[in-house]
Amino acid sequence: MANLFLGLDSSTQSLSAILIDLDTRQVIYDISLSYDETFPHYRTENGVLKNANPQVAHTPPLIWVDALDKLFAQMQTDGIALNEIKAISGSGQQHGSVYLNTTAPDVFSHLDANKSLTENLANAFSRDTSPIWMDSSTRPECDEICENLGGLQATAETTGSTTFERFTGPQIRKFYKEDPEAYAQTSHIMLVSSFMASILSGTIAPIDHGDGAGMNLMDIQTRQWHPKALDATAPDLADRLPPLAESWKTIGPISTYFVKKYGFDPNTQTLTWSGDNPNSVVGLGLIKEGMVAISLGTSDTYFGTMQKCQTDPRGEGHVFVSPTGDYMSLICFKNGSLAREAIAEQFSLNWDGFSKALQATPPGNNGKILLPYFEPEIVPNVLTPGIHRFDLDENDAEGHCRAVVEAQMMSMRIHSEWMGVRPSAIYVTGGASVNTDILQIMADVQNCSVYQFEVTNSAALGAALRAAHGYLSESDTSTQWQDIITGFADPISGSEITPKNPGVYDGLVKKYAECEQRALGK
Ligand code: ADP
Ligand code: XUL
Repeated sequence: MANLFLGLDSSTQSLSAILIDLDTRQVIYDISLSYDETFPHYRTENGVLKNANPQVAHTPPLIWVDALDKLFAQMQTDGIALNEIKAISGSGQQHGSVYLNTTAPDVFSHLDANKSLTENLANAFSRDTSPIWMDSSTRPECDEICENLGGLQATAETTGSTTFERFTGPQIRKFYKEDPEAYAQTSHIMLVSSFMASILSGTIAPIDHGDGAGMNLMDIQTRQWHPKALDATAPDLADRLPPLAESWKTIGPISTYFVKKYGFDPNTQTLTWSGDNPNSVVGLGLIKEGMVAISLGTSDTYFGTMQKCQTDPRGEGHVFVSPTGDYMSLICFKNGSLAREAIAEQFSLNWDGFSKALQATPPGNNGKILLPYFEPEIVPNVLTPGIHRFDLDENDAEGHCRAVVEAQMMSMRIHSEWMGVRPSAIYVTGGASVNTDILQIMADVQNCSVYQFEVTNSAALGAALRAAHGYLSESDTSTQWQDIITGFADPISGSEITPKNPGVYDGLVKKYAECEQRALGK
C-alpha cells in the first residue's frame, strides 16, 4: 500500500490539492479549482466579492466549503485512492476570518453525508461574508489597538507585527464596533485555515502558531493569546477563539462525512492547518536560517526563516512562526499578480505577449517608472489606490510591462532591507513563477540567482509534507524535516537564473525610492 499524504490549499482564487507518495517521493496528483469559474453564482471576481469601497474585500465562506465537496468529488472521479490517504493537512490564505454561531460545534460534529457541506453549514454562520487579507478598511481600529498596546514598536515586539488593516484583530474589532449584536451572536471566530480544518475533522480545530501570528492577538514570544491584545480588540474575545497549537499537532480522525461520502479510511488523520506562507516555507525546503523565497501568487510575498525573533522597527514587515517551530520574516505586497494582469489586460496582451514586451525592453527601462497601486497597497502603506507614472508615456505598452515588474522587484528590495541580509539565492513559487522573463528581472534587481520549482503551488505541497511529518512524528518523535522534504522541495535542476545586468538597478532603486516618497506625499 502506498504511503499517501494530502495537502489542500484554500487560497484567494482557488482550492488546490497535492497528493504525495512518500515512498516514491512523487507528487501523484495535483489539481486546482478556480472559485470564479467553478462557482459563478457566488459572483466573486478573483475570489472576492465586488464592493464599491476599494478598501473592502470580503468572500462568502460557503464558497470555500462548496469547493471542498467539489474537489473530493473530482478526486473520486479521477480514480484517486482516497481510502489510502494516511493524513491530511492544509493551507489557508492568511488573516481572513470566519464567524460562527453557537450551533457550530454540533454542526461540525454531526455533518450529514446525505446533504452537501453547504447545506450542513448554511445556518452556522453569524456573519455571511468573511473579510480577507485584501481588506484594508480598518485603519481606525489599527490605530486604536496599536495605541492600547503602546505604539508601533511595542505592538510589533508583542505580536510580531504592528497593526495591519488585514490582520484579524483589527478586522474583529471593526465587526464588533459596526455590528455589536452580530458580534454577540458569534461564539466562534476562526481563520480560513482553522475553519477548513474544523470541517475536515468535525471539531473546533486549533489555530496554529504560524497563522495565529497574523492576527495581532498572539504573543509572538510565548505563543499564547495575549490578554491585553484581546482586550484591546473586542470584549470576551478569549471565549470566541479556539486554542493555539503547534503546526504539527494531530487533530484527530477525519469526520465520518468524508468516510461515507468519498470513501476515506476512518483512520485518516487530520492535522492542524497553517497559513499559505508558513506552508510555503516547508514546500520550498526553507528549513535553515537565511534562506529567502519569493511567492508570486495573488499577493507577492518575500519571506525567509530565522531562528531568533527580530521584528521590523519600521513596522512594514512581519514575524510569524514557521511550521518547523522557528520564526519566519515576511513582507506582503498586495499589487502582485493582479497588477501584472491589469497591465497585460490594459494592453490586450496574454502572458506570451507580456513576456515578449519584457524581452524587447532594456533592464532599467530607460528610467521609466510606474507605481502600480491598482488596489490599496500594504507595503508601502497606500490606502487610496491609484497608479503613478514617472517618465513613462501612458500609451507605451512595452514600457508598462517592464515598469510594473521592475517596480515590484525594486519595492521588494527596498522594503526588505530591515531583515539585514541581502539574499544569496532566491527560491520562487506561485502562479507567476513559471515566467522566466519576470524571474530574470528579479535576479537582476536582487543581484542574485533565482531558482524555480516543479510544483508552483508550494503552499499545497508544504501542507502535504506537513501532513507526512506530523503523522510520522506521532509514532517517532525523532522524525527529521530533512528526511521528509528530500526529493520534493528541491529546485529544478538547471533552473538557475543568474543576474545578467548587475549594477543597472543600484541607481534606479534610488530613483524608485524617491518616486515612492513623492507619491506618498513625503
Ligand atoms: P493564489 O494561490 O494566491 O490563488 P497562484 O499562486 O495560483 O495564486 O497564482 C495565480 C496567478 O498566477 C494568476 O493570478 C496569474 O496572474 C499568475 N500567472 C499564471 N501564469 C502566469 C504567467 N505565465 N506569467 C505571469 N503570471 C502568471
Ligand atoms: C500574507 C498575506 C497574503 C495572504 C494570501 O501576510 O496577507 O500573502 O496569505 O496569500
